[in-house]
Amino acid sequence: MAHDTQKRRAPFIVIEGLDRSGKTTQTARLHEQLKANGVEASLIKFPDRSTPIGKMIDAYLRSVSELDDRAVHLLFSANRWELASKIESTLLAGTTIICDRYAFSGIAFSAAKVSPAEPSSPLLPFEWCRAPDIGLPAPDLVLFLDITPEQARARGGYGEERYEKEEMQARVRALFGQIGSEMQRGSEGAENMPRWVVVDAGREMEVVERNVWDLVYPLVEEGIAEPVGKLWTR
Ligand code: DGP
Repeated sequence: MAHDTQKRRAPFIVIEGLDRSGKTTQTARLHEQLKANGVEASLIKFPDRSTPIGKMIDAYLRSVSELDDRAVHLLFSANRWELASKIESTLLAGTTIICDRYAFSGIAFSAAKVSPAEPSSPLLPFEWCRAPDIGLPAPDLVLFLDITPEQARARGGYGEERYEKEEMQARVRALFGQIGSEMQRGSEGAENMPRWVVVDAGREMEVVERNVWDLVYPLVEEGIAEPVGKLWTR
């Protein structure tokens, strides 16, 4: 690599996406391809269902347990904070992190919740949903794998877990759109936000894979000169 690795750290890449977008396959392929190119890379995934907090989240997602919406939102966030210092030290040690879901899913899935009696009113305000994740290690690049509800249906529809319903997914998609446009439109503080790129995940898997690679590899090759940022702070 051309750069002075002592001065630069590795990039933190987050891949977000709707259920059925191929996100898990794409993150795994990217990880494999990086390793095949001799890049030190670590693949992490949220929620991390292996920790005690993650086990509570897993039971909730599989509807084995019921939890208050606010309580489970804070558990998802705590599950990310559990790994925060590890993420930072890994990047500083020169290992690229590929992360399957992060704080953006945290906002989108919780702010998409509505009461069955009043489907037009959100249960949890957007800003309330963002608050617990403020200050987490900031990614250097977020790729949002986007598919339409029609494409998701054509891929066999959603699974059995709690949020895998078409109306919920449509609200989640709109919220991801809102989060992405906040980052792109040059709003106050947006200059310190991670770069957000929408990837059309409705295309052939190999085409999406190439698109993802072309976005990620230059960052890995160059390294990052700035310290690890803090999400939604200045
Ligand atoms: P996955 O393992 O990628 O299929 O994610 C599990 C489900 O949990 C998926 O429907 C998205 C949802 N999810 C992921 N992160 C969060 C979060 O922070 N908050 C909420 N409410 N849902 C999340």
